[in-house]
Amino acid sequence: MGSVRTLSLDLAAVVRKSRTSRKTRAPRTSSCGGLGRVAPACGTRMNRKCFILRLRRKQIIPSFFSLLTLCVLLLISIHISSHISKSSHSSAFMNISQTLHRYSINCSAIYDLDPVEVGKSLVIRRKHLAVDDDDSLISLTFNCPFFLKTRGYDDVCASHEEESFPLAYSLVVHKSAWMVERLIKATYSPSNIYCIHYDQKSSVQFITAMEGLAQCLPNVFIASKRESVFYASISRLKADLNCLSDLLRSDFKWKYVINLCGQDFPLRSNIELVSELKKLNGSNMLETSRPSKAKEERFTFHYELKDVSFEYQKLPVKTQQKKSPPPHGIEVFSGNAYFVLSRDFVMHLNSSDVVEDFLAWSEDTYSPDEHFWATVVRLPGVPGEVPRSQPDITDLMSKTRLVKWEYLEEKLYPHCSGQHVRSVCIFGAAELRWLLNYGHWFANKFDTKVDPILVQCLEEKLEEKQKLFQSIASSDCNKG
Ligand SMILES: *[C@@H]1O[C@H](CO)[C@@H](O)[C@H](O)[C@H]1NC(C)=O
Ligand SMILES: *[C@@H]1O[C@H](CO)[C@@H](O)[C@H](O)[C@H]1NC(C)=O
Ligand SMILES: *[C@@H]1O[C@H](CO)[C@@H](O)[C@H](O)[C@H]1NC(C)=O
Ligand SMILES: CC(=O)N[C@H]1CO[C@H](CO)[C@@H](O)[C@@H]1O
Repeated sequence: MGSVRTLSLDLAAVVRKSRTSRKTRAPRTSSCGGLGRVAPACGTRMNRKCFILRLRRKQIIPSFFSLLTLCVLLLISIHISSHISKSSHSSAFMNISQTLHRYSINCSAIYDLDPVEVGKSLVIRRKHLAVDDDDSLISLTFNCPFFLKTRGYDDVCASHEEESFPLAYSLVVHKSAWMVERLIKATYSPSNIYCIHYDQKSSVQFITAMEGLAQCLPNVFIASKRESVFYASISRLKADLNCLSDLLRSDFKWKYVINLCGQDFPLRSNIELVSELKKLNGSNMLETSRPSKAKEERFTFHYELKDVSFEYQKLPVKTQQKKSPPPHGIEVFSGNAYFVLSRDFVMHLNSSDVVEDFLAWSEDTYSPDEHFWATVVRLPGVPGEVPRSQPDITDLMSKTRLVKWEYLEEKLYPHCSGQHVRSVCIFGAAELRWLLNYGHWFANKFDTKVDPILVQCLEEKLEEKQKLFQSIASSDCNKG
């Protein structure tokens, strides 16, 4: 630390930090306002800076003085950033023996949107610290007892309520092994069962890490049949179906199954989730709406999986060839890839010819996962049926996944404090409270490269809640 390069990086971080903290609207943060690029948060420490900036705006000072002001600004920034980097170095960073980075941050203060703590999280996330790579998870899982101990699995217990209501998870993942591990840990109960479907295209490291997890955790296994998953193609749907089929075959008598992808994270602890799912009383929870005209195109034309040059490698591409209508007079509904399904419903899926025919018909449609589940749950007579006459269940009504779309920010929900990717928000730490209080059970998207603090604080909050509710629920708690 202290090299010129680090200092200039830190400086950039402080400037960006000020910009972002304005966006996050931390209640006690007032900003200088209207100054464009350099608009620092005016905490007490910054008052001098703001004052000088105000003078500058009024342009009552000759230009050489402006230059001087800039120099002062630069010095203040360097002072602040070196102060921050010093304090963060002494306390905030990694614990090597733990191999997963933890930051020293007060998550209660983040939850309370304390401007100082949110500001600290912004500085941390700009530092681009060493990424938790797949190799470190591989070496950790070489020694299972050590892995279980360092990651706290040996400490997780299941209350009577949880033991009598096991959940199953279908995890369709392809990269970032640590994120998968943290997802399992955050939803973990010895009473649950987890199927990991990794992509056939995944790296050897990632696959080895997933196999390590399956080795160490008795209730985690790898899907017996794996697909090469291409975005928006039937392979995405088949990945989940492969897991569902394995899960039905297992000895665990799970009550509900939930599918997750690598960028999801839970917003409820296991015991809370169990209590919510009991209230479903056998019905399923997922989005199912009447498709728009644009969405209808996805299944009225024949699509072909073709090589494309950009990030997806292959995509289903529309042809001019019209498709025949769906079999058995099925009415197609549209939704998303996420579900919470009862065991009875999945058993029915597994034995229904109608469902099998509909799946075959869906092969050449665009993103069949986004209409398959929404449609089959509306089939007359299925367990936990949503009647066709029932109004739309939108993604904000269904609690399966909270997703923030860029074009609905400020209309339906507050601004994204992380980053956008393809119009979807990757959440930031300033959204912790909003996420936990919205009412949904899971959210998408999270990325520790965008904001490591949010994931860490969610873990901490969920663990707190799990312990609290377990202590209320029962006197004994059995370790797996
Ligand atoms: C690092 O983590 C290990 C295991 O959790 C713990 O025993 C140790 O005290 C930690 N070390 C520091 C410096 O925090
Ligand atoms: C964390 O912040 C909360 C207020 O948001 C405060 O009550 C608590 O004392 C802080 N904890 C520590 C360890 O600083
Ligand atoms: C739950 O469902 C059963 C039938 O499946 C019904 O008899 C019962 O009244 C329902 N309970 C609640 C609380 O909705
Ligand atoms: C119709 C159908 O999909 N049947 C499958 C149900 O699950 C078993 C395994 O549990 C498969 O062998 C069947 O093919």
